[in-house]
Amino acid sequence: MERLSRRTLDGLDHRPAIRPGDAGVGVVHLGLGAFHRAHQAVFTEDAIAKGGGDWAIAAVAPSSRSVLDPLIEQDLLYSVLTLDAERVRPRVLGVHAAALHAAGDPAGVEARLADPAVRVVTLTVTEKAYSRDSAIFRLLVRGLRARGGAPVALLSCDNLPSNGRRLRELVVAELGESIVESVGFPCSMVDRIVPASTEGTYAMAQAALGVVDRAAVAAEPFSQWVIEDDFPADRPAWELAGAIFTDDVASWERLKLRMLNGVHSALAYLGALAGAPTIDRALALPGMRAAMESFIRTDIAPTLRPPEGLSIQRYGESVLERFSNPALRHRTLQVAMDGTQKLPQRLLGTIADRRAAGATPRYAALVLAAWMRFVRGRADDGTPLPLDDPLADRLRAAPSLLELDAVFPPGFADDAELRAELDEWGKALQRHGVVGTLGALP
Ligand code: CS2
Repeated sequence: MERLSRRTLDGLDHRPAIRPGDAGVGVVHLGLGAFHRAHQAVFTEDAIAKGGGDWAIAAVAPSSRSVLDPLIEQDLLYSVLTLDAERVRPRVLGVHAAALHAAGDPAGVEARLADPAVRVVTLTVTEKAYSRDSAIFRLLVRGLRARGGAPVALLSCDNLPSNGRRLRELVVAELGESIVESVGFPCSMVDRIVPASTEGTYAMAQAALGVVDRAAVAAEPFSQWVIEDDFPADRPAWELAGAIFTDDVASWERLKLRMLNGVHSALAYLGALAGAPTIDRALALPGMRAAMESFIRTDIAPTLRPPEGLSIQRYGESVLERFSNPALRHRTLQVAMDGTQKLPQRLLGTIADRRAAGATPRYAALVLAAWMRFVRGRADDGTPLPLDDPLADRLRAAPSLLELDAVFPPGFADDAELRAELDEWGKALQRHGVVGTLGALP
């Protein structure tokens, strides 16, 4: 069977919303993962289709070539398959105009970053890359230096609170305060569930398109982008593609990180311990939905201030609905990765806020106890569980996890009530497993 390419595109029922190659490059994207291909790329292609402009994307793969090579073989074309319980809706994207490899061609990436025609740099580099010594950050700094003051916005799309501020602090520490005169650091909240692609994804793409697509991604129907409007130069008309521009990104971020990502991580650890391979299967375990509803209602919701016009209760319901999508097959072990980088903003902030308000967040403590058990590396039935985390060695060596100050806020280790709660859950999980423990909940 033929491969997806510019040549085979004409014969397909599905075409990009813009003609590939027509728009010039205006965006550099760092982090060519599945999420970027199903999120920023889709918004940007739609923005060009509706609002015009030279906003094609030059995408940079930081280290692995596993996405880069198939994309290049396909003239940078790929499909996004939107999955729900009933059907697969394919869409072919053609918004990428270049694809580069940071590890193999740092000079090429630096030149792109320095190009004054590039007015926006978007980033999905994951939580752990927000550090002064990550390779991709070093390269970004070199590129900025080479711009000589040409205005640009660095738009972080990682799941971190105040992600733009975080990036700004890192960049200012390298290049000095004067850099902010030409560089904007808008905060943004991104949301779409996009599991890592598998052979199953490629098979689905082939069935839907009639050609082979080794760069396809599958995603849920829901997609959201909330952005602070702080762009010193121009930007794509993302609002025409459904993005929300607001001064209040912070309350959206907190809502999404604590509710969607917090419950996602809860399902990942509890589910992995119970042997559930995917998020929807974890949610379907006996007692799990009720436990997650209580977690949302009694622990998470009181720590949130809803963005204007939004009901927290309905948001919570929609999150559980999205997680029950059986077609996504999002692996619990994928979401469980990098726990030390994710839990502070997803769970520990909730616990800290509830403790400060004098409450005992029981369900949040259960989730933390589940992570602690997960870290020890055995599921309830004794099956080994992998620990994929940049701090894995320290986690394995720590006599008491709460003492790890790279992860836990000060005060957790001395909080006797929290410790007692964690102890109790730890023992329950040890004796009865996840399903037994959930079954005994009120
Ligand atoms: C997930 C997120 O892997 C994870 O940690 O919780 O990637 C999640 O799917 C996205 O943030 C949804 O927007």
